[in-house]
Amino acid sequence: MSKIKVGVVGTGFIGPAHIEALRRLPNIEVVALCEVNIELATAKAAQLGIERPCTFDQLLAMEDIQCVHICTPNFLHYSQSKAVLLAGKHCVCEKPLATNLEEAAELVELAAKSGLVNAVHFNLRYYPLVRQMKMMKEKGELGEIYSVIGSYLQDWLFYATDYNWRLEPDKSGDSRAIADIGSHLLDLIEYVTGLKTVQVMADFNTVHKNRKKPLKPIETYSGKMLQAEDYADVPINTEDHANVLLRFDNGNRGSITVSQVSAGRKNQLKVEISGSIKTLAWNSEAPNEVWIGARDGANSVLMRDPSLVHEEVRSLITYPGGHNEGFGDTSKQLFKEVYLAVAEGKQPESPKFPTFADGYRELLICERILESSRSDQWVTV
Ligand code: SOE
Repeated sequence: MSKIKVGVVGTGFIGPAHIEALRRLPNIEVVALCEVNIELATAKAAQLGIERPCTFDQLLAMEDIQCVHICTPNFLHYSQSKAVLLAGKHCVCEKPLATNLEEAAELVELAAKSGLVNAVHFNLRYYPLVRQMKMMKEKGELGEIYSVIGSYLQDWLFYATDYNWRLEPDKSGDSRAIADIGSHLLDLIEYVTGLKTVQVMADFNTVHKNRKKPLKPIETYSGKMLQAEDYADVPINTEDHANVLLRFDNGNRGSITVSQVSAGRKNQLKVEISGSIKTLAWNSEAPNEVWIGARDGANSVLMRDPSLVHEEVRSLITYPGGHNEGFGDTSKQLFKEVYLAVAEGKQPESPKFPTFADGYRELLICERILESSRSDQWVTV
């Protein structure tokens, strides 16, 4: 069987996660790796065991590469995804799809015209119990959605000495916590409930108005190891913490809190969805169980096990219950669906996986949230 050849661009925190996930699929081979310069690409390719270190232009010129993963800082997503599509290759892009709506719209249009496979890495949709919650909603087991409460909390930017390119608007965009992690939460809420967010009211706070920027390069999550003399002072303009009220298209309401300065919360997304029949509560740090609340009768906990979930969820589960699956598995499951389409050579009519159009939708909500925080008003999405 000849394998589908893939190139990956960017090797910070998430690029290697894509590579590992791709390696767990039988019909894919990651053959090329690209970085800001050929020296870094060569060093990273050796470290990750990839045969062709290259520049971005060299990657685009490789005729045998069918699909490219964009895992670079946010400001590069638009230009690189566009170049990949124009080179006639399928594209998997990290979130956010772009740093503004116009660019995202252009990518959606270009992808649609090309017919090429296009996907955005909203991997949290691929926890099996997230899809189980979606299926329960679709099958009418929750009833009408009354309310949604969500939070996404991290602590890797907790200290003023914690630093990363995501703090710099020219690399990350004008919103930070909402764009970086709120994006996953907002996408997941619409994905599970099927509701559309129609209005938002946001309150942002920059807890650390000044931070210490390291004088040498560091990767995401790794700044904890630096010393005092390694820093310079810089002002910060993006939010560490945000509260957002949501109004949905069924007339009911939700609220989310997003923070990157919550000590002890390493990477915790929580969501609680209350319907007219049941409530579901799920937490990404304990992803193998979902709490089901009832008004009359006992509450229960459903474990991730192929025999206990809805049939539509089983394809996302590799191991039986008790053999825990986590963050790394979500990307593998997402890519499994994406590469069925790559093998077919075109974007399906109704893709199961998150597409550039979903990337646009998430960016639209995030832009409206940013507008609301600036104007201190409700904003229509
Ligand atoms: C950093 O906040 C980050 O790596 C995000 O960019 C990812 O999307 C999230 O999955 C984990 O945290």
